[in-house]
Amino acid sequence: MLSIALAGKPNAGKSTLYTAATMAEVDVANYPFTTIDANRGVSHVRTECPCLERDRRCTSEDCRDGKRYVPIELLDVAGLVPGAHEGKGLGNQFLDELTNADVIVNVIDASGGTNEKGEPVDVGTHDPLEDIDFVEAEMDMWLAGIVDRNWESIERKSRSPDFDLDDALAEMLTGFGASPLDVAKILRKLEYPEDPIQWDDDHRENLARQVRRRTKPIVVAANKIDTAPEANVERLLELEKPVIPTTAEGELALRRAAEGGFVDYDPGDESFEVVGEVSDAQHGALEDLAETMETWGGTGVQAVLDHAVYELLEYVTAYPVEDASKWSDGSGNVLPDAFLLPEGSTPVDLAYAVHSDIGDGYLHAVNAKSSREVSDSYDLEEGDVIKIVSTAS
Ligand SMILES: Nc1nc2c(ncn2[C@@H]2O[C@H](COP(=O)(O)OP(=O)(O)O)[C@@H](O)[C@H]2O)c(=O)[nH]1
Ligand SMILES: [Mg+2]
Repeated sequence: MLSIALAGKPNAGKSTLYTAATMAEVDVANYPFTTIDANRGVSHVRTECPCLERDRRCTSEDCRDGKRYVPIELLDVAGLVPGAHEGKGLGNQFLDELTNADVIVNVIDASGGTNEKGEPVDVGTHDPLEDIDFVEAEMDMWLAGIVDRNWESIERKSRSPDFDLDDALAEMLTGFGASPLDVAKILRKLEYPEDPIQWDDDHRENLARQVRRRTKPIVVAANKIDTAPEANVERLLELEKPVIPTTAEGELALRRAAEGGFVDYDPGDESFEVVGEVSDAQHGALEDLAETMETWGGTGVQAVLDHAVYELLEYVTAYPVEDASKWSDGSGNVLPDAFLLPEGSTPVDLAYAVHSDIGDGYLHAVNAKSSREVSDSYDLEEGDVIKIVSTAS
């Protein structure tokens, strides 16, 4: 499953965002436990379900009137403080946990109520812009340290006649999510010495930075917009980086209220409706939240996950079916499954995502929307409904 890690300083709101985003709002048949362990759970990205193009809404449990929720994994990693790569705080544990993530959400306290060490201070007294670069820098330096520690072994290998720098670096960096193609592109672009013995610290640091950028893209959640000075959020939005304003606390309150039947709200909605009896205090809190959501277009929690997957990683959602006219599986369930795949994926990739046997036995595929056969090299598009014909099905 695609994995999103929440990074950032202590007190920024990571755990609140995590709790809100992993609440069992949508029952996912395949994932009965939304929390895998204390800080690893199942959340969802939201997209438009293809059933919106038909007369009737589909039967999937992940679809609410055309709002489709596709499972992803969410990691709530330990708080990060400056110096983490040297082992400060829970530093290295934190960074090691990021190894498995496909994309990072850097949660910052946009209200300026958290200082550089992650301690609560009066709102507005810390500049949240300072919290953005340090997470990147820590990750870069941490990876640079790993490259450094492995360099001797690379140098040793370079004495062998069949040594290949691309291969050696790809092998070293594969655990970090870098493909051989990633490594090749980075090496060509920066023109490093062929002989690893001629590499200096700058070369290695630069390599680490490039690899981190390519394999661990970051979107910023400018959190606590409910108490943040608006000017803070505006300044963050002006940066040349992806920034999504969020209120994790607001999202958590709404999900709980929705579960209790007090409000009508689906994650990612721009607004909500009060439908049950609420106390005066609750009413006041909900009114404040409604105002915040109107200013920023929602709580932003769903939006930041969606941005990570659909904008930064550029994934698409594809829906495999067995019956191309009913868009259903063998038992008549309409659009039962959704798969997230990198842009440029083909029907063959989708077949393998469903099951390796289906992939191995792949014969051809039909686009269920047009009822036409598609070529094996067809680039899947967002919302494609695909019937895979395989010797294995
Ligand atoms: N006002 C406000 N407070 C928040 C928000 N999100 C989290 N908090 C509060 O910030 C504090 C730290 O939150 P927590 O999720 O534990 O942060 P973590 O250390 O990054 O995991 C708690 O008191 C939360 O209630 C938010 O969106 N708005
Ligand atoms: Mg926490």
